[in-house]
Amino acid sequence: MVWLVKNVLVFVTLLLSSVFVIITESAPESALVTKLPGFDGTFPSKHYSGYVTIDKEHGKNLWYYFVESEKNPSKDPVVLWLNGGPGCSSMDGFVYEHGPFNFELPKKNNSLPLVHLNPYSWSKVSNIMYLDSPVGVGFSYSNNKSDYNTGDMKTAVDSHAFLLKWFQMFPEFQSNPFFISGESYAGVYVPTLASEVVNGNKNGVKPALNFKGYLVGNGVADLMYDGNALVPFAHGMGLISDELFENATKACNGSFYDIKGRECEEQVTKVNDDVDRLNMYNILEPCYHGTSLSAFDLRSLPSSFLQLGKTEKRLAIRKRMFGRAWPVRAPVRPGIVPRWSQLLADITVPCIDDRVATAWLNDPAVRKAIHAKEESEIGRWELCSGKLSFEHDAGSMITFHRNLTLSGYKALIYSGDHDMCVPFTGSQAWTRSLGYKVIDEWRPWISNNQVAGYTQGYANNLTFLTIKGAGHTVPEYKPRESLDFYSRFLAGSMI
Ligand SMILES: *[C@@H]1O[C@H](CO)[C@@H](O)[C@H](O)[C@H]1NC(C)=O
Ligand SMILES: *[C@@H]1O[C@H](CO)[C@@H](O)[C@H](O)[C@H]1NC(C)=O
Ligand SMILES: *[C@@H]1O[C@H](CO)[C@@H](O)[C@H](O)[C@H]1NC(C)=O
Ligand SMILES: *[C@@H]1O[C@H](CO)[C@@H](O)[C@H](O)[C@H]1NC(C)=O
Ligand SMILES: *[C@@H]1O[C@H](CO)[C@@H](O)[C@H](O)[C@H]1NC(C)=O
Ligand SMILES: CC(=O)N[C@H]1CO[C@H](CO)[C@@H](O)[C@@H]1O
Repeated sequence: MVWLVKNVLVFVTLLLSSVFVIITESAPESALVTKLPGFDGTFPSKHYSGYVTIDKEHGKNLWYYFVESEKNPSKDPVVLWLNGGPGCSSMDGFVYEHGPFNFELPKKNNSLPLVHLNPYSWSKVSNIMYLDSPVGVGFSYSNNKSDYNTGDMKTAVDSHAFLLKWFQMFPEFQSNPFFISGESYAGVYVPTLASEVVNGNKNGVKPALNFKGYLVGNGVADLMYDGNALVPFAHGMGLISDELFENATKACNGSFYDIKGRECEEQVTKVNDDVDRLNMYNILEPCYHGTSLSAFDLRSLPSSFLQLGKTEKRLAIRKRMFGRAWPVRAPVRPGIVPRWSQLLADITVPCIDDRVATAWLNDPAVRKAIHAKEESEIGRWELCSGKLSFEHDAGSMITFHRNLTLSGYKALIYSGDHDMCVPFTGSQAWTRSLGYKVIDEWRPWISNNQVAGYTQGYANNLTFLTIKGAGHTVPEYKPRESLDFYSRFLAGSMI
């Protein structure tokens, strides 16, 4: 008996040491993030970051930040997260939405943001990777600037090449369920990349990726459905009158994405005038209308205003417009998407605050710690890059969604219901247009014993979900509710 126990122990020890050898040989130690300026606590899980070269000749490099699950990294899903733009860094998601930390603007000038643990980090239940894509965005770069001329399909091919290399570098994650997620313009990145992954697997590309499904938040999908979304949204939310809604619907024959005729144009202009001064990323939020931040005194706002859309995080003053999403209340059209600098020239309502992220990610010690190139080599980190010339060349996403869901991949299409940039009315309409059988009829879903929004479940594992009171960047506004729906979706349970 003693002999048996002893031998079992020896065997277990051997097994452990061989596993240990595999791990040390795989996850590259040089990518490990060991400390972060501004954070003095202990990391709840391992973090890795660095570059993956996808074209040696061009010196084309994509940068990632990978957070291991705080639960069971060897079993939990691996989820890729992509912010939109096109041209916005996925570190937006890391800093402002569902990353492992919350960032606090320092009281003193020139000091680093304070970094605390985020109790609602998506790394509580998944391994999650933030990828700066395409090259030219965030910390990703190429030595050949011609790579900054890109588009939907090229971006998908490059991100796929990145994934293949990354899973080779981290083979211990190859068997975990793999999901792709993103928001806003990533409504295009996610299904196009998913489609590349599925085709790659079909064609026997190695390593095979254990792809299971995807999530899209306030994502663009289709010119017609997204373009028709604003007027019914504005009406339903009480932003325009019944009469204007009726007149506009009549004048435009119910179709607002492709304005025909003077009468229709006049009516839509009236709608735009009514909603123009709202914060388009969350109609409940205050919006900064001046040119200098010091003139904007948060305390001068009624407290009821500040309480709306309240989360445990402090509501940021929305200052700079470098937003997280094309379109600016306009559907995505085929062809070249305007650059951020071009958009800024016409924008009168700047509502996005990127100060914490900009200060932290441009600090030389932070860049060193997260294995990003120095500013002297690749320039400053910007929330959204103006370097790209980007073509929307993938058309409507509806056929992609249809193919993916009919092939058995799970899809969660979620919307912060107070976002006016990509309103839920568009996502609701296109998901319904697929014509799948309703298997879980429209009902409230619950988080923390409260109604957190509404959901409608379709056949073929397609779920549409709203998050009540959330804006464009859902987890930024509703972190707790977001971790709830995210965990339930990944676990395959009812939301
Ligand atoms: C902080 O910096 C800004 C701009 O550089 C300056 O206007 C402001 O007076 C400074 N505040 C303090 C407290 O030093
Ligand atoms: C950059 O790439 C383009 C396209 O592959 C190529 O024609 C060009 O020669 C390259 N430029 C440099 C400086 O290598
Ligand atoms: C709606 O149309 C009617 C008839 O053309 C017009 O009299 C009315 O002023 C319009 N109302 C609004 C709010 O545009
Ligand atoms: C209005 O739209 C309907 C279908 O939605 C179409 O059949 C009709 O021809 C359109 N009318 C005009 C005047 O464009
Ligand atoms: C969808 O599937 C059809 C049939 O397999 C195929 O012809 C088409 O190219 C696919 N479209 C996309 C966008 O994946
Ligand atoms: C995991 C899951 O929900 N699978 C379902 C996907 O959709 C098909 C067809 O509607 C169902 O049969 C599966 O049970």
